[in-house]
This record gives sequence, C-alpha cells and structure tokens, in this order.
Amino acid sequence: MLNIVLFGPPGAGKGTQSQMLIEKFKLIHLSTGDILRNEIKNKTTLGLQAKELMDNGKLIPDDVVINMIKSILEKNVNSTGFIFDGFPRTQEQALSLDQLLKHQNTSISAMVSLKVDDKELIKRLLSRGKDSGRADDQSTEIIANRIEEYNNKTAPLKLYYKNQSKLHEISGLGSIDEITIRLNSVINSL
Ligand code: B4P
Repeated sequence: MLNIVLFGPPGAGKGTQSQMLIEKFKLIHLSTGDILRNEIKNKTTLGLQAKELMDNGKLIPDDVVINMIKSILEKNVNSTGFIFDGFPRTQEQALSLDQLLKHQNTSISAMVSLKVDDKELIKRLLSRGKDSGRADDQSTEIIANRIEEYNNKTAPLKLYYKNQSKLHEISGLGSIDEITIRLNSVINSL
C-alpha cells in the first residue's frame, strides 16, 4: 500500500494537490477538514460540536478525529493506499494513525510537506474566503489562529516522521502544476 501524509500549514495546497494525486496514484483521499465540513453541513451532533472550533481556527479534539479515521480505514481494508490530507495534526493523532495502520499490516510510506510562507498563506485563504464563504477564511485574525495552531501543535510532527526517515519537504510556491510535478517526483522515488 502507498500511504502518503500530505502536510503543510493551512492554505499550503494540501486539498488542491490531493485532487491531482488521487487520480494518478489511485489512492483514497482522506481529508479530515472535508469530512468535518460535511458533518457541519448535515447538522450532525459531531458537526454541531465542531462548528465553533473550526470557525475560530481551532483544532477539533483528537479522539473525535481519530474515531472518524478509524471507521474509514476499517471500511477500506482492501484499498491500494491513502492520501491523508490534514491528518495527523497532533502527536496523538500520529501515534494513533501508526497503530491503526499496523492493525492492517501497513504503515505510512512518506510525509510530503509543502513549504509556504505566512504572507502567501494569508493571501490564498482570504481569496478563497471571498468565493467559498468559508467562515475560517474570513479574517486575518482567524487565519492567524490557524497558523498558530499549526506552528504549536502540528509542525512538530515533521520531526516525528524525519526520525523515521519518511520526511520529504518541497516548496509549495509556484503554479499548481509545478507543485504537482515536485510531488510526483517524490512519490515516484519511494
Ligand atoms: P483543512 O480542511 O485541512 O484545510 P486547510 O488547512 O484550510 O487547507 P489546505 O492546505 O487543504 O488548502 P487548499 O489546498 O484548500 O482544515 C480546516 C480546519 O478543519 C482546521 O482549521 C481544523 O479546525 C479542522 N481540522 C481538520 N483536520 C483536523 C485534524 N486532523 N485535527 C483537528 N482539527 C482538524 O488551498 C487553499 C487555497 O489556496 C485554495 O483557494 C487554493 O485554490 C489555493 N491554492 C492552492 N495551491 C495554490 C498555488 N500553488 N498557488 C496559488 N493558490 C493556491
């Protein structure tokens, strides 16, 4: 199985690049952000709990996100692999993911981290906010909260994967196609 963690700060292009990769490598796209937004749209109990946190740029509690992932992995035991987009975001999520994959006799193949500076992230997210109306893309203050959450809780995961020789860092600046080429080249080299 090919299991890729697509990593980077909010607005780095994880969701955008996942779309390119699922087609080429026939992987299942597992975006915790998309799943949570869907729960909010459908006004489920989980969605109602998640909405305020997400709208303010805060992370959802680990147990909630881990249970979501667990049930999807269990339903897809025979897949050729996954793109984990926006997951794991904390050390606890990373440890749980390793355990869940171990139960299926597989593991993470690589983490590919997209590097983008804060100024560009803010520009991209405010621009998306105008078209999508996404509450967490509406103000520089909320975007700053998201970047802070990323720097405090999520970015340290690079070391977790680096220590396992699984970290690949690429620039997330440039056209979408240019970045897809960089990503393809990392994945093809695995
Ligand atoms: P996510 O849905 O994961 O999304 P994201 O951080 O906003 O961004 P992504 O990097 O996918 O950006 P995209 O490609 O869309 O998270 C949202 C929230 O969900 C979190 O804040 C948190 O509350 C919650 N959550 C999700 N997972 C969680 C977890 N595991 N634990 C706890 N909480 C969790 O790109 C952004 C924009 O840039 C788009 O408009 C795109 O068109 C543009 N763009 C992309 N590539 C570009 C390029 N090369 N040049 C110019 N623009 C580009």
